[in-house]
Amino acid sequence: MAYYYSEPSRTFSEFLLIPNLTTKDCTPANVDLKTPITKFKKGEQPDISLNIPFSSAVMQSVSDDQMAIALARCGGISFIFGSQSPEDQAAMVRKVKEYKSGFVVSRSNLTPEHTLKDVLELKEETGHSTIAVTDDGSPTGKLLGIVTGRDYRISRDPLDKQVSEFMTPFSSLIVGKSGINLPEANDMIWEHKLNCLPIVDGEQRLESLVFRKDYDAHKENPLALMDGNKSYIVGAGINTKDYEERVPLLVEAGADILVIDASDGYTEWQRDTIAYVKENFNVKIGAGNVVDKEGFLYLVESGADFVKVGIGGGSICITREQKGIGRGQASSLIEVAEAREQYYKETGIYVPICSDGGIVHDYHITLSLAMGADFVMMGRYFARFDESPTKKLKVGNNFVKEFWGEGSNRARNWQRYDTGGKSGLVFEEGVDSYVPYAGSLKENLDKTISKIKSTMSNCGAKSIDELQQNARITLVSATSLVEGGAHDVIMKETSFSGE
Ligand code: RVP
Repeated sequence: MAYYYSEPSRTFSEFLLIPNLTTKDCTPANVDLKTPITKFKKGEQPDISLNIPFSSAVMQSVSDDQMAIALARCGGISFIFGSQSPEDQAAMVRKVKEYKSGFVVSRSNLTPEHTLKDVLELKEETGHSTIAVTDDGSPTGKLLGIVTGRDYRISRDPLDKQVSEFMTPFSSLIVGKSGINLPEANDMIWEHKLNCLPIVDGEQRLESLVFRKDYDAHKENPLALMDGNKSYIVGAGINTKDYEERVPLLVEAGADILVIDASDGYTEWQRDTIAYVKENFNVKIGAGNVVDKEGFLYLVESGADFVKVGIGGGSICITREQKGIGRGQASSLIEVAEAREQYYKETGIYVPICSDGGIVHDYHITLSLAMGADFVMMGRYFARFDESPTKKLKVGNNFVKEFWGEGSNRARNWQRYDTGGKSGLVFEEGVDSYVPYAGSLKENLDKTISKIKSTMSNCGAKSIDELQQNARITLVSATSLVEGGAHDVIMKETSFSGE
């Protein structure tokens, strides 16, 4: 006979935290969000910790090299998406590892034959006012000039005016030579009063751009997540099918940690994949996703360095509707966290858990940490930012960014959602959607982090560990949910919230 759970499965929105005594030293400024991401023995330190408990989802529309750099700079980690060829994925990992802080690959590029109209459209799409003009319009083509807002007047210049007529030509540009270091580039920026210094190689090919504002930003990132060589730490998603081909390339490219990316991780394929990685490489590997004690213990006993929790709660995920499997994210997390505590008591080994999917409000992050997660993984949250790989568009009066699930036809990530056979994906488990555009990652992350720290201060916790030990959490009734929002007043304006 089937087993029936006595409790319904619950989501984050059904819970609230109760404040504990806040001592005078427990201010938000004193809250430390450092958190382990790989398993460790009691009394020892984990090999990899995050400085903030955030990871970006293993998704085409979320985690490429640009996102990985931006998030590592703030102290979190991205897992570069695996629904691409192993070579392309390894190239993204390599870009992150080789990235020299302050040197950015030009993201807005045109040819001299383009027009002012193209400049304005590109500026609207990317938000960048500095455009590199190269012979082939690529970020690494021969540099022929630069266009900034100071090179044209929209009120005077015709829209069909060619870029070659108004760009600042290469002969008038101050450029840095390949191999220059950041302090030297910064000196040139100051000496020549520049906003941007292009770096070119011996054949005048563009390598990168150094911006005045980025140099300042660089100094503002004390939490940046770096390895011993001062390269950003980066993760990569793998699957249980082509790992023998993919993992060697990822490890060679410098991936610090892998995660098996699957909607249902309680499988023998995951055990085999972990065994292969552990036998052949010295790289950390997480596994998932699971929603109960049995799944957690199976993956831990298979050797996983962390375990990812959640089935069907993702914003673009329709697994529950399509297949009828899954569990409310809060219930999954509570059960897995209990199993983790038990395991820790019995073995002295602490296995970090990651709450993946279903974070809608910032406070859901704090709740998931209080319920036992060591870090969260988010897709929708990060997809809204400038740094996500997708297009920014205007829909009605609002800017949006594209966001699609890995189980959607658009991603065609056969391996993740197809558990066997040769027929491939015959139905979708994800949708193709838009999310409200929200600006830069750092600005939004700072706001979210200040909310988390403020709540932790209310709960009398100066660290995630203290929050997990001491949090008091209550279920809310359906009626009291209404009380939680603005109610019984006439709102002056409705805002288009991106949170
Ligand atoms: P969210 O943060 O709610 O957008 O959820 C992101 C998570 O959703 C991912 O980390 C992944 O576990 C899951 N996902 C990704 N694609 C799909 C799908 O197409 N069903 N689901």
